[in-house]
Amino acid sequence: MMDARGLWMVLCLLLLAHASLQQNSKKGNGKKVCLKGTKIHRKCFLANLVKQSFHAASDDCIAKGGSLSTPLTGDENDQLYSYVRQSIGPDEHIWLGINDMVTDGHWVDQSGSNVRFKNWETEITQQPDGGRNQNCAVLSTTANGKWFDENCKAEKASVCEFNIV
Ligand SMILES: [Ca+2]
Repeated sequence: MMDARGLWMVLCLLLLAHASLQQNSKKGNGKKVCLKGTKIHRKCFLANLVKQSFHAASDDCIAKGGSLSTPLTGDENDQLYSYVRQSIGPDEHIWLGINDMVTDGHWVDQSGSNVRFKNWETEITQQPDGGRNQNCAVLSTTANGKWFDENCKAEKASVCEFNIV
């Protein structure tokens, strides 16, 4: 026979188990998977084949609850590059979520923070080389995912990224 204290302990354990089960099922229902596009690290990436200016592409991503793709590491850049090849094409460029509109040569992300990871093409050309005429950046699938600065009014495909953490 269990005394009152033992019964109380069992009740508490049951309540705890129930609470953690609920938490697990909540996690299961969360946005852990990418219904469309592809998952890279803790982000979903979704290609937009419509060719449009940097600002229009950026606005589209924001309207969808995301932002223009901005790879933070070489590995993420490589995976984004292969996703763009598969989803958009082997001879394409996509807008990245970085620009140097405020101060030429000072590249910032969509929140205005310094860009730490950069992947400019520097072997054949010396990117970024467009000065004040080119204040946006593209990732090129013809150059193995290397970056080029570009006129923000040019019309390019894009990829939006969504945080799924
Ligand atoms: Ca520039």
